[in-house]
Amino acid sequence: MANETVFRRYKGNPIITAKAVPRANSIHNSAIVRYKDGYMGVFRVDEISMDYTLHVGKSRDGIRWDIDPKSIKMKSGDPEVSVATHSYDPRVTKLGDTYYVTWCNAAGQGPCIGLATTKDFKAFKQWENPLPPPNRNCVIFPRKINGKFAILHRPSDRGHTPFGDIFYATSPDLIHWGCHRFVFGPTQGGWQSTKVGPGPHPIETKDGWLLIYHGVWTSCNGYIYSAGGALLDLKKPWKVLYRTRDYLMYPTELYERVGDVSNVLFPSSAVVEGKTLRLYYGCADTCIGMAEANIDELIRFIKRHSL
Ligand code: BMA
Repeated sequence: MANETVFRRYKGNPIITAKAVPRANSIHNSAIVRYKDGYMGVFRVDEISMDYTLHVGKSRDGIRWDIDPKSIKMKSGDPEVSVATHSYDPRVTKLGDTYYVTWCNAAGQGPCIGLATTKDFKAFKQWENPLPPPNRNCVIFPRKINGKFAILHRPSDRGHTPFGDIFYATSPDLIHWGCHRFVFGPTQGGWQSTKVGPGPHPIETKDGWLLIYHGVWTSCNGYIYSAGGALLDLKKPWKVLYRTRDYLMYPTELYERVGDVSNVLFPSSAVVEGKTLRLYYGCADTCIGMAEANIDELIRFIKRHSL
């Protein structure tokens, strides 16, 4: 099967543009989850001041969104634990009855990972930043593994990071993180040869943890971001069972090709709807697109086109 038929883009793409929020310059790389009989999301809004802020949005169908024009106010009880003026690329994972938000909380010392929890998307408790800077991508697994919270994360540098490997880490209490294990890095050549980073939270399947990730290569004109897929061992998720040699999605549409940063397809959240995986992704650092795949076909594709 050709890769273009695994994910089918929604015909009404892009589903969210800057028009959704009055002060927005762009809305992209955001985190959407099922919530009660609808959907909730934590959205990355790049404002007209070029501060990057996080906003809650809600939707009945996951397509038409109502995004709060005011950014999320988190409570930490400690003035030194706060939301940075550059807060971006959120991921949200449900574990039990709690939603865990991770994002890039870009402190003075460089990009850092922020962590918050909420049950209702109204009150957010911010925790200590779980990892030291610089680190730009982090997502929590949807259940504890071997009794511990588990994450995938991607150490980086303070700039545009011309490298990047995915690591696994665990914590007994959301405060102390360790046992960092290498999961996978860029390849020798091809669409994922510069860096890779975890996308939406891994999804548990009988074939392993299904991970959609971003892969980047460096063209004469700069970075190009695409989406790939992997299956990780259920008990030891740092062990890669399969990983796509061919990309799953590449920026081919005009709204993915042209924008504040051109040629960026950045997968950031995924929702399971029966046998379908609905993927939300940032387009050219400007707007949000949606695409769907049959989960069995997706897993077959990853296995057949593995490195
Ligand atoms: C990465 C992140 C993403 C962004 C991408 C392309 O380093 O900052 O937010 O989509 O670059 O600009």
